[in-house]
Formats: sequence, C-alpha cells, structure tokens
Amino acid sequence: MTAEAGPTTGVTEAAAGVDVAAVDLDAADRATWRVAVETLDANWEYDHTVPSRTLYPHQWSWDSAFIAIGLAHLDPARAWRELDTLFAAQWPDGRVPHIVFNPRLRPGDYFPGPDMWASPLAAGPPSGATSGIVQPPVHALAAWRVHQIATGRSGAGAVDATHRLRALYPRLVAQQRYLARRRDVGGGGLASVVHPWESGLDNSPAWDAPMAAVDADPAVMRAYRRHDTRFVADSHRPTDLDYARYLALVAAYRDRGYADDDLAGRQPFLVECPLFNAVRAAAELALAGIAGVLGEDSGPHRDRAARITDAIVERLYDPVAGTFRPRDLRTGRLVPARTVLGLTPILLPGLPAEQVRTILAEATSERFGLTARMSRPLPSHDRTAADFEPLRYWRGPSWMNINWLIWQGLREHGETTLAAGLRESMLDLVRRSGCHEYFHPDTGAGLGSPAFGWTAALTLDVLAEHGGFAGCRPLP
Ligand code: 2M8
Repeated sequence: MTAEAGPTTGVTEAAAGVDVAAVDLDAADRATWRVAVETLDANWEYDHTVPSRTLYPHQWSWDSAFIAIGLAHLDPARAWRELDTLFAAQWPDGRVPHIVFNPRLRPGDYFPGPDMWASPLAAGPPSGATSGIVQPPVHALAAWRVHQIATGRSGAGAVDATHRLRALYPRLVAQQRYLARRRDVGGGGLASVVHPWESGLDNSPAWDAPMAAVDADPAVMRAYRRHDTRFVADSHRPTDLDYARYLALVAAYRDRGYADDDLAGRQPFLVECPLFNAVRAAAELALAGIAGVLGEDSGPHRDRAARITDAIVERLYDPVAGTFRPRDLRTGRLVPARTVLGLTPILLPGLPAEQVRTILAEATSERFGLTARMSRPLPSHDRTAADFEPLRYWRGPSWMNINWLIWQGLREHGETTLAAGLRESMLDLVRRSGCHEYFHPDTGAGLGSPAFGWTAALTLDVLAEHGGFAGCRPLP
C-alpha cells in the first residue's frame, strides 16, 4: 500500500494562484478554498482532471461533471474544456463512457484497463480507448451550472458561455436519448444500470442482493493485480469476490459488443436505481433551461422530467418503509437495503409532497442523522443497519457529491435551515481533513485518496454560495 500525498494547508495565496480576496470568506474558509484550488491544479492533466493521481489516474465521467462545476469558479474556459474532453469520447449511440483512458499512461496504471474493456471491438467504436458502461448523467446539470457561474461574471467568459453551451447541447441530448431508448429494460420509463459501477455507488449494500445472483469465483482474481489495494487498505475496499463479479459483468456486456438489445435475457445484473433516474430527470430540467437560453423548445424536456419523476415514484417508492429503493429487474423486487440512494429523489422539484415529507423524515432520523446544525454529513448507508461499515467505501462513509446533490434538493424544496446545516457539515469535513475522497461518517477523518477532484470542486461551489466571486485565472 503506497500513500498519496494530499495538499497541505500551508499553501500561499500566490501559489494557489487565485484572487481569494475577491471571495467574501473568513480566514478559515480562505484556507479551505486554497486547498481545494491546489487539489484541482495538482490533478489537472493537459485536457481533463483526474479524480486522483494514484487511485483513478484517467478521466471519469461523473467526476468530470462535478469537477467542471468547481472549475467554473476559477476559470470557465477550463470547465468547458473538462466537459468537451469527456464528450469527445461519446460513443456514436450517445453513451458517455464512464472512463476515458489516457493514452499516455501505461496499461498497468489502473485495473481494469483498456485491454479488459476492449472498446474498439464494439460496433461503431469510439475513437479512443474507453470503458463501455456509463455513470449517472449529471453532465447537463453541470453544463447548466457552469453556464450560470460563467454568465454571473463579466467579460469574455459570459459571451463565450452561450457559445460553449450551444456546442454541448446536442451531445447532452444524445446522452439522454441513449438512456431513454436503449436502457428502459423494465418498460416503465426508467433507465436500468447493467453494472454497479454505472450507479457510481459501486460497493453500496443496495447491490448486495442483485450481486449475490452473479456467478463468479474469487480465485479468478489471482490472475490479476488489483490497483486499488496498492493505495488503500483491503478493509476499505470491495472484496475479491466483489471484483470477480464486477469482471464477470464487464465480460457479459463486452462480449456482446456492449449491445443493449436483449439485456433482460442476458445481463446478470439489471437494476433501476433512484439516484441514476433522479439525476436523469434533473438533467432534463437542466436541458430545459439550456434550451431556453439557446432559443430551442424546452417543453419536451420538461415533459420528460415529469414522466421520469412519476415513474420513480411509481416503481421505486416503498410506502411501507417510506423511502426509495432500487428495483432488481431479475426478481422484480425492491432491494432490501436502506441506503442514501433512497433520499436522492429530493433533487426533483416535481416530487409529490408525500414523498418529500418521508424523505425528510428518513434523512433526519437516526439512520442518516441530518440536522439543522453543523454535525456530520449524510452517510452512504443506514447507520443503524447491521452491515453499516464506516470505513469501507460506499458502505457507510460520507461523500461530498451525494451530500451536494441532496443539498441542492433541500434548497429546491425550501428546506433552507436543513440545507444550511448540511452546508456547514460538508465544509467542516474539508476544513478538518482536506479534500479526501470520502470521510468517516462519525469522526470526519479523511479516507481514500487525500487529493480528490470532486471533493475539491464541490467545496468551491459550496463556499462560493455565500461568497462573492473568485478571480478569473487563465489556463496554465
Ligand atoms: C469509484 O469507481 C471506480 C470504478 O469506476 C473504482 O473503484 O475503481 C467510484 O467511487 C465512482 O463513483 C467514481 O466515479 C470513481 C472515480 O472517482 O471511483
């Protein structure tokens, strides 16, 4: 296990390269701002930002969307470039791959690498090496937010923003169309994920029941060298059996050229996820805003957002538990685990009052512990569950991106006091521990990568909400 160095709080303003004086922050938050900027700078790789130099050295799809939001506060040109680089790897069918491999790295720098994914074997291959699966489509939300931030400032950035948005719009629409047309395996208006990695919450207890049905032998892992456990303790990461199943699912999809026809008959893991679909509906609302700016018709986007919201309530709400749960299409049943995924439909303004009420009750219960005061942010799993693991990734720790999405939802529904408490809780983590990948849900100790892209980026967005505006900075 090798340690990855995180930035220190000792960075000077000059080294951070940002006009922090232009941001109305107190001394502690200025230091936090500088650490976040330094992290994003250190992870910048000529045309994109890596989530982590060690653990995740390529470009990841939803990471880049969150990262673009943070970059927009520093330099909108760099934010647009982050998104453009990702969308340059979009497949002809509209899917945005979850990893875009950096051709300058060696094959052993990440596992599973380009050979395992074999994307050129797919029909109508993308130009460079990528994975063949997707991640939650947060990109339209990111593009809309980058536009709002960029147009909130004066000068060339504001003019350029609409031009950049116009170039991205058809690609964002194609991404959504792919999910609607190719992934509605259940036929009820929701997109299915074919691999836990598509959910973004790879190792969530939500996937335990569907993954138990995936046939795999942990002994296959003897033939490979896992990359993650070189940097993080085994006890914080998925097991070898989990990885054997991940690889079996990659092989099942890859060996059919990543074709989506007949998924129901062939893919051993098929799940409708509340987060994935809530983000998909929120993306349609962001596209409606974008369409308005571009003089396009926003009506179809609003209609689709409403239909997806209805389908989430109809297919994923558990009225007995009062929370949302993923639906396993192999069994037709909602999964038993009660995770933070259940809270994420709060992102949707059209969610009925009854479901908003029960999400708030769940979030503020001892299971998730949300309060109006500064405490700990929401954990990724129910704290009272027997299988709650505060150190293992996605099975208990707190993550900045999930908390940021729920923070957006709380504000959307006028829950300003709870939103303010959550904001302080998120910032407190970074003030104390730096820009870690994830955090111990009780102590707030930093876990995983200590220099993690989306933690840094979303910290800037959360800080900027109360601040003035950051100084602009050209690309290095
Ligand atoms: C984690 O996932 C990758 C596989 O995609 C891994 O464990 O190697 C997840 O946290 C995922 O949500 C994230 O996008 C990725 C990069 O940060 O890391």
